[in-house]
Amino acid sequence: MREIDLIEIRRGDITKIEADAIVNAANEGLLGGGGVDGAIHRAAGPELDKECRTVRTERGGCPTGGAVMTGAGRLPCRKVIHAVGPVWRGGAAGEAALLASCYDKSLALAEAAGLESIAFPNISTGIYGYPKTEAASVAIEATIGALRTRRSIGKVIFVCWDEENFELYRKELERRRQRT
Ligand code: AR6
Repeated sequence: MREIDLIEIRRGDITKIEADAIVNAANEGLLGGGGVDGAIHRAAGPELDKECRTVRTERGGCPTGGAVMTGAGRLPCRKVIHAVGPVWRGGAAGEAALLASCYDKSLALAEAAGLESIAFPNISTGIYGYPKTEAASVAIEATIGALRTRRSIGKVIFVCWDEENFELYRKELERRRQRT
């Protein structure tokens, strides 16, 4: 099977997804916040916050471009992977590599934990201001690249909260399917 055929796009709320892991668009302090981070922490309950505080104390949080894994509290998934996307600063500050790294490191953590399915939000495209078209391309490219070596992962779901991202992902995948 081609890597691209392991990718699915859905519209909706990532907190409702029953994948082995969902990815959170977190910040370096892992302190929770707005956007999808706020939604995940609200739905997971206080246990998630407690685990994040432990990671913060023990490891000083998570650098931009990195990812850490915790339990999932009351969420229907098994694990939460907190990835820290870059703040958009115009594109010349290494944003694309840092964003790609979020997807790559999240998939590496999932594979190392023996997880088979993982759901991503559109990291950095909200509060952090990354242009959505470019972010969709980076996310799909990095995911396909990682899936070539992370063979245990059988499904990646991109969960798009807004219609614009959903359409961008749909078109980007369609374009790549026709090319391969
Ligand atoms: N399910 C799926 N996607 C969602 C949901 C949801 N429930 N809610 C929002 N989105 P953002 P960032 C989409 O701002 O840009 C936080 O305060 C949203 O439409 O959540 O990486 C963190 O603590 C957008 O497309 O994350 C950080 O400080 C995408 O999720 C900062 O925001 C990402 O938007 C991270 O900013």
